[in-house]
Amino acid sequence: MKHLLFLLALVVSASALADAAATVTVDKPFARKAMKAQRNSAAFMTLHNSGPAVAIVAAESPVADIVELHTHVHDNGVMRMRKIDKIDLPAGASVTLQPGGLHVMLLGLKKDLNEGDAVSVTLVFDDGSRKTIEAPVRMVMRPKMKMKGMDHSGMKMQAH
Ligand SMILES: [Cu+2]
Repeated sequence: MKHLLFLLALVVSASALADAAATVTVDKPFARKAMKAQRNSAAFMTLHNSGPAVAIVAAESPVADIVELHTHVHDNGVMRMRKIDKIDLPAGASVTLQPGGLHVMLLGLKKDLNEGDAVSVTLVFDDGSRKTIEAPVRMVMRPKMKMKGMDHSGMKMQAH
């Protein structure tokens, strides 16, 4: 009981401040449809930061063993994913996580992600605040597969 009260006090004091979870809004979240056998999926969204600069430093989801922050880099004409430590959200900025760009990587799927499902994703900010969103599952092309052998005009088209 003591622990619970302490936790409640923490929650109350945290919510009294304008933390990142309060000043960052999430628009149009979605997750890539994937079967458990495919192992991996990813979540995307647009973030609007109406407060001072913050960063997403981690993400969590109950549907995957490991959740990482990723971006894509061009490597000899092939797009490759790379793990990153954080996603910066400058003051007043909008940042879009999208196929072929920044994304929340879901590694080691624990279940099939079918259209009609929603994936719960918790964003952890550098001020310690957290925000959980529900990302509807959608059919999304894997940019990596479309990238191979394509020129830059093709890459632009992919960044929809
Ligand atoms: Cu990735």
